[in-house]
Amino acid sequence: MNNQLDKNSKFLSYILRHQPEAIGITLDADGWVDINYLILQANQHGKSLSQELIKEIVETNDKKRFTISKDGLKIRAAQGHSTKQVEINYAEQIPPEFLYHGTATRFIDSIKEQGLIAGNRHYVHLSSDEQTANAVGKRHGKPIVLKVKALLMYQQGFKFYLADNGVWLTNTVPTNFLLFD
Ligand code: HQG
Repeated sequence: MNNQLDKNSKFLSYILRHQPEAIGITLDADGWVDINYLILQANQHGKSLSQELIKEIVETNDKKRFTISKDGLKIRAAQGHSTKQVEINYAEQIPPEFLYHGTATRFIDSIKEQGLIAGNRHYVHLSSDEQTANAVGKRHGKPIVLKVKALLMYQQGFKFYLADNGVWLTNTVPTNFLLFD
């Protein structure tokens, strides 16, 4: 992705996940906003967005972070929200036996004590493959990948959700479901 696209993609992430009020917009509970309204408000706040640019960002995004509604009129972030405006009703899914969570070695002591917690975001984010988890961990420092006994958790009553872009979500992962080796 080129630099300009990357910048605009980060801006969209910021608005659609964290601070919609920064450009005076409100997202609905499912995270959706009208694309025309988003463009209008972004432009009024000195950010030049257009239909074409949004289409290009959505299509070229490496992690498929954004979803356009079937009628083509609305956009939302697939996951990763921290804004209280949004509470997506994700469909519950049965997870595979194991899922993976990438983190940094400096968090390990705390994770051993508390398990995985969502922090600012609404959910703990899990990946179905180790490679993706490793890339997620790298964002925070020296990466380490934890294996999560997802199916066992599910069997014991924990709920799992799959976002539009294949990222797995759950509220919390207690330590006894984590493999640290
Ligand atoms: C850590 C990216 C101490 C957790 C990725 C993580 C993902 C703890 C950090 C998505 C802890 C939170 C989410 C505990 C968890 N003590 N640290 N008890 N429990 N942590 O960024 O999972 O590029 O909020 O391990 O692809 O890194 O934004 O979560 O290191 O899907 O599209 O606290 O964000 O997507 O960091 O990443 P984050 P994450 P995007």
